[in-house]
Amino acid sequence: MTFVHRGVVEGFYGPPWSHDDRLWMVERMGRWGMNRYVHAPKNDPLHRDRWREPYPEPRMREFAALVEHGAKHGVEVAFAISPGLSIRYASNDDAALLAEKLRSFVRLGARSLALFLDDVPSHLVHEEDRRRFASLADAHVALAAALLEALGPAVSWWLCPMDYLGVGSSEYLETLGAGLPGEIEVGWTGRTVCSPAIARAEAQARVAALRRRLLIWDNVPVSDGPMRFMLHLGPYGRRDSDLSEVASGVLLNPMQHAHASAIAIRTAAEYLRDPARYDPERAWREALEEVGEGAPDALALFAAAHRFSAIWPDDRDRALEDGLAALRGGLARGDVDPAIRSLQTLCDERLACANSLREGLTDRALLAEIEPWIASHRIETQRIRWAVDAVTALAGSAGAAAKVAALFGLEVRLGIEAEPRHVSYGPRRVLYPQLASMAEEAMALGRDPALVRGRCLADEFVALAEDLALERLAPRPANA
Ligand code: 14T
Repeated sequence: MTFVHRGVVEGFYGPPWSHDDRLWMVERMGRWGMNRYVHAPKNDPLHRDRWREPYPEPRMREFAALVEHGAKHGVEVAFAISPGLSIRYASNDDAALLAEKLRSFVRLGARSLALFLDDVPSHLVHEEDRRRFASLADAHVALAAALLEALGPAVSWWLCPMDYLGVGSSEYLETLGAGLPGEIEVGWTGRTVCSPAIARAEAQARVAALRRRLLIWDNVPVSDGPMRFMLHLGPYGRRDSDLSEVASGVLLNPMQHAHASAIAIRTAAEYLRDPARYDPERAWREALEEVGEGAPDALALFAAAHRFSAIWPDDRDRALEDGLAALRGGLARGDVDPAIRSLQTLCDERLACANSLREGLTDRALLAEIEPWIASHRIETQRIRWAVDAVTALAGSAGAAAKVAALFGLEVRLGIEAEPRHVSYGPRRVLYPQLASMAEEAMALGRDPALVRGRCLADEFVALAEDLALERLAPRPANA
């Protein structure tokens, strides 16, 4: 069964998309059968920090153009405001300001609005609010009701709650469920912030507490905060095919790199249209063909080295992983030649990627976004190639002097270029926000891997070469 809402929520931290990015994405989304885009960039001051201030006229004109563009392509453009950092829930002035801010979007043609209360304190902080409301949830219910009342029935609503992740229920959610009008959709990110998988059963308690289906805020392929040196180019996946029984829709939170996000978003569009028939690998290849116009093969090779994410935590470049395994096997058997030859080819193809992408990619905005990773991909590939060269010398029949030279040569080469900050072939270190709960007292890391260390495949090649050198050049017993 398909989902009612299928789209994107621009809800990440860091530099927001440009107006051109948004126009570009909305048009593609329409082509791929998606139907909703939500404007909610965390670092847009007028969305969150300075939510009370109106958007200046030129911005409003861009928003109007975006709404119109969306209408033309079958995509409903929605606007969210995140007042939670400073709002006084008991203040009628604040409620009026918020209604006015949201009304400005309705005036320019938007019919879909959102109130985001994520990443805010989990209890009432102002004295006057604590006097007026029994709990944060009561304040949120009252605010939502006031906005619904102020803006009239022509508008559809999405609320992202403070407590937006996890498989359990909570008093906060029960209060929301009982108090919020049924037509307000409520967000959920799955069992954690960047959920590796989302199962229908994981939604059950929440659906019961909230008394409605969920509108999933899916933190894919987002790469903000401590994840910002990752490039998440893998396919969408690991979401149950019967999720639409508990969810009215899925909105993906993308990377700050709009064009690079199109790979995951296009694959998600396939899932959302027909979850039961979704095949991530087929969808991925199709997405690369389209997004990589002009250099699809190079983009496929490049993207294979940037699939590592919370969804695909073991995926660093399948072909090279296989090559590494074959090399290990070859060393054990005493015949490394076939593995070496195949690894040399794999490296050479990957070293050629940079030029092919720079010369071939039709989408120059995509090229600009991925430039830092084209550089890291080349450097890491070079490291792998050097390691393979060293193994060639170390495993062969050359004398000890040549083997010493191979080790020295490897270390000199590795020292030429610092290890890149941008991640290719898996991270040296990265923190995924794998929390188990948003409630202040209960906040803890969940079971999903959060702090990932030492997972760069290039380092494994280097370590293999170095270990081999140490073994083959082990100290000899002193002459008696
Ligand atoms: F509202 C939410 F559904 C949500 O996911 N909020 C933010 C989101 O804006 C951000 O892009 C995303 C990925 O970093 O995660 C949420 O932000 C957090 C929340 C945390 F508890 C980031 C780190 C955290 F530890």
